[in-house]
Amino acid sequence: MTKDLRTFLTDLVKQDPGSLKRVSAPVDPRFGITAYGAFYDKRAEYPALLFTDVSGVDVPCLTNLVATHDRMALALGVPVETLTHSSIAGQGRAAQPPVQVPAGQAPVQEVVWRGDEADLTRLPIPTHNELDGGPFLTAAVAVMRDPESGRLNAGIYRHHVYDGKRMGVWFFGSHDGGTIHRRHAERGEPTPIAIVIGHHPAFLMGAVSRVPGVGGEYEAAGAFLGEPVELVEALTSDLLVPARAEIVIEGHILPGDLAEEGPFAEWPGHYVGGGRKPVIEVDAITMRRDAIFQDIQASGREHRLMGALPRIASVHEAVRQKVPGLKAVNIPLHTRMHCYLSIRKELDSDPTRAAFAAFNTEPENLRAVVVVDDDIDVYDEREVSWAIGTRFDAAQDLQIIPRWNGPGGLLPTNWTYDAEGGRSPRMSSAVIIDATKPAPPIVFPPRARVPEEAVSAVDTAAVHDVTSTDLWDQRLP
Ligand SMILES: Cc1cc2nc3c(=O)[nH]c(=O)nc-3n(C[C@H](O)[C@H](O)[C@H](O)COP(=O)(O)O)c2cc1C
Ligand SMILES: [Mn+2]
Repeated sequence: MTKDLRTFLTDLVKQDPGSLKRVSAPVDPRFGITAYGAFYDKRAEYPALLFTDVSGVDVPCLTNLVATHDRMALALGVPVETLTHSSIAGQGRAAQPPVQVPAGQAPVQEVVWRGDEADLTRLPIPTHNELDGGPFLTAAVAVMRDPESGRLNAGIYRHHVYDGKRMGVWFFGSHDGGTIHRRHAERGEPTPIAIVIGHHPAFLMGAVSRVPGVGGEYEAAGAFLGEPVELVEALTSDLLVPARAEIVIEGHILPGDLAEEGPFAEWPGHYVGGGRKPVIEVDAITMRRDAIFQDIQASGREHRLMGALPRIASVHEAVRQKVPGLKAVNIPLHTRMHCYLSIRKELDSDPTRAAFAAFNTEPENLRAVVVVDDDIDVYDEREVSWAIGTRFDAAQDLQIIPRWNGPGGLLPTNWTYDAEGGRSPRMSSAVIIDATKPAPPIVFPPRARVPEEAVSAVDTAAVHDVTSTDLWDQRLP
C-alpha cells in the first residue's frame, strides 16, 4: 500500500501500542494542544497526541508524532540503533523521482474549499508558546517552483496565521524557499505556493533534507520512503502536490507584500521575531475526507529532532564527498548548533575539510564542529569530551571562522542588543575543534583497555553477592 500518514498511524497502532494517544477532552487551540505536549515533556515522555475535539473546528489535530527516535526508526524501516548509534539513516538509498497521478485519483482533493470557504480559521492551528505572535503552521511543507530551472522545491517554513486568508512566512538565510520567492518577485510575478500538511514521517525527512541545488526534496522523500511520492496537479497553479497528503493550502505571494511576522519560539529555545516578511494569500484548501491536521511542537523536542535527523543524513552525504574516511555524524538533540564528525584520518587537512563541508551543508544552524577519530563514539557525549580533553590543544587545534553565522536569524548570538530592548542583526563566529590524533605515521599513545578476549571470558556464574563476614571474620582470634 502506498505510504502516507494513515498507513504510518496504522503501523504505529499495531507495532507500538500506547505510542499514539487520543485526547478526547475539548481543547483550545491556543496553548491547549501544546499544554499536553509540555505536560508529557516534563515527564520525559513523548507520545504522539491526537486531539479529536479542538474548540471551534471540525478537523482533528495530531501533534508530537515525529518526536522520538523509536517512531522515526519505525517510519524509516531501520533499527533504532541506526538512528542513535550511527548515522546511516537514509544513506545508500537512491533518490526516487516522484510519479504523477491523474486529477480525480488524489485523496487530498476529495474535499475542496474555495472562495470564502477556504478559511484557515476552520483548521485546528495551534498557538504554541506564551509569547508567540499568534497561531503558526509548524509541520507545513511549502512547495514552490523555481522560475529559473522549473524545478519543484520543498521545505518546512514557519507560517504565522494572521486571519482566515493571510499568513506570513519566513524563509531563513540562504534557504531555497527565499531564493525562489525573490526570483519571482524580481520578475514582478506572484509566487505560487502550496502548503502540504499531514504525510508519512519519511516524507517530512525528505522535505527537510539539505539537498544540493534548488529542488530535489520530492526525490529525497522518495529515498526515505523507499517508493516514489505520488503527486497531483494543484487546482489553482502549475504546482504538483502530494496526492496522499491530508491537507493542501494553495496560495500565492504578491511581490512586495510584507507584514510584521512573529515573534515565535524557535528550536534554540528562544522567541525570535521575523521582522517584515512575505505574505501568503490563500486561494483554496483541499483535503481528504476526515482529514487529520498535523502540528509539530514548536521549540520542543519534536522540533529539534526533526531539525537534527534529516541534517545528520545530509551532512553525512556532503562530508563523505570530501573526506572518504568519514565514519559517523551526530548533531545532538539538545544542542543542534553543534556537529560531531568521526573520521579515519589520513591527512592532517582532513578535519578542516570535513568541518567546512558540514558548515556549508548547514550554514544557518551550525556554530561548532568537533572532529574526532574513528575510535570515538559521536553519539556518546562522554567520549566526545574525553577526545577534546586528550587530543585537542586549543593553541593549534582551534580554528575560528570570525564571520560565519548570520546576520540575524534564529541564533541569539547573531544579534546585537541595546539597553532600550532593541536589536540589530550581526554576523557571529563559528569554531572548528580538531580533537583528532596527528595523522599517520605519527604514533600517538594508545588508548587504555583490557583486552576484549579477556573481558568476554569473564565467568559471571562465579560472581556471588557477599552476604556474610566469614571470609575475613573467621581469621580473627
Ligand atoms: C519544524 C521545522 C521548522 C522549520 N522552520 C523553518 C522556517 O521557518 N524557515 C526556514 O527557512 N526553514 C525552516 N526549517 C528548515 C527548512 O525546512 C529546511 O532547512 C529545508 O531544508 C529548507 O529547504 P530549502 O533550502 O529548499 O528552502 C524548519 C525545519 C523544521 C523541521
Ligand atoms: Mn531546496
